[in-house]
Amino acid sequence: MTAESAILRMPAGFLWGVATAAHQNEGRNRNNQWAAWEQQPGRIHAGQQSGRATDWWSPGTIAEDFDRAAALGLNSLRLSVEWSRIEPEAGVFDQSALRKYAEIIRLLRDRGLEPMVTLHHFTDPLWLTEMGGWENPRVEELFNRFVGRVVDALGDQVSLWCTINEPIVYAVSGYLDGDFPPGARSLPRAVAVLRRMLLAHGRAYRTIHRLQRGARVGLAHHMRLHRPANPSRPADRWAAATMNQIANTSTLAAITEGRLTPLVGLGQRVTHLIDTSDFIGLNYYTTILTAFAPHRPTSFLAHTFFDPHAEFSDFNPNGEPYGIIDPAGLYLALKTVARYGKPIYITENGVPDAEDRLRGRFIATHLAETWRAIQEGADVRGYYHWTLVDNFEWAAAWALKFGLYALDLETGSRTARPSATVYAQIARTNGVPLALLETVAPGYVVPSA
Ligand code: IFM
Repeated sequence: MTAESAILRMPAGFLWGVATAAHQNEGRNRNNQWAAWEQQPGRIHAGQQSGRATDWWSPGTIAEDFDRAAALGLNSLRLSVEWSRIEPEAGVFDQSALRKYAEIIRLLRDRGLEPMVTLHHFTDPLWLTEMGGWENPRVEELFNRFVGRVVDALGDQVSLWCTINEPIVYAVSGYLDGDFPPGARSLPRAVAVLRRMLLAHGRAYRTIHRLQRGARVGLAHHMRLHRPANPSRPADRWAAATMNQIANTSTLAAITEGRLTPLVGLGQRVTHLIDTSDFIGLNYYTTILTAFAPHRPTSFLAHTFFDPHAEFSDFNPNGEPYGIIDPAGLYLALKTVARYGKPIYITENGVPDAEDRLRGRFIATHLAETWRAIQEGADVRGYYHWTLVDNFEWAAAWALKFGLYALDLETGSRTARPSATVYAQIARTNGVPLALLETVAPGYVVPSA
């Protein structure tokens, strides 16, 4: 075997990054709906708050973390801008906040880290929430105005944009499951919000392209693939396929073909949504089994559960599993996304694993599966691990640890977990060395291409 064939090599120019988000990292965000939600008793695990988070609004700390990312051999970093800092009151734009983000981007560029900027990652300014948030039809135009200001301010340094992070998670968690603000439990409201976010994505796409030549714009789509509980049972296959359409491919069809599924838009084709993805951002964490359940009409006749025989990552503090480890699920997700014919960035992939017992293997095997999908034609251009330093994990607060670096909440000090070295080796090699794979995932069979 030659040295070259001993590496599952990624294409030249592949972006190796970590993904982060404003509210989960910056700290002291007090003017958005999450800050208000964190004040309400019973909403967040153990009454915790985002507080200082990873303290990225402090120039020293963020620069040191960017040093850490560069020292790992990364060449990119995904972050989001906080709408409530940039537009603290409706129509009032804070130039100092925009300048600060420009400085943050400069810090990235100075370290050879290509920025990928997300324009909306779960948080809304309080003034928008008071107007009804994403249920108010005006949000499309208001988001679009905000997007225009950000692109004006940062467009000379940023060309990779994610309009909205995980619309499906925002809509379902906030309006159906009630775990995110506003804590609603209504399918029609969730559907209305999802629809509005997709439409807002389309407008933002066009605005960014109008303002910036050469921009590359996508949406970060969360994909938890449904696998049939019993693959030999047609009813389970039907249930999994239905759920995949509702939760996964309907968003992809909207932002490529402009097609809204019956649930979101009566099968309507929306002209301004057609071809609004220069790339597709895929956020992949886990898969779920799905069985046909005729007695569950309000759950789309589906019963979903994690494979009890699989390996589980750390559990949510409420005792619910976060997910199982399923690297081949990433391969399947990439094959699904590749059908839309667009370049793909894995905009998030990670695992809650406080003891770091899984993460090194998780990274190496998920990237091996990525390599397999690339060999079969998926145009994957980059991988962003979630995340660099343990950060505020929404309703689970500080209980779930996703960082390559552990954060001491008291002192703010960071300690590299062993898996950081695994990721660094892969990034520096621009691929997964088979010897490394064998070390961190003994017995793992390299998928044949
Ligand atoms: O922390 C979140 C992120 O905000 C959105 N995607 C999933 C991550 C891990 O749960």
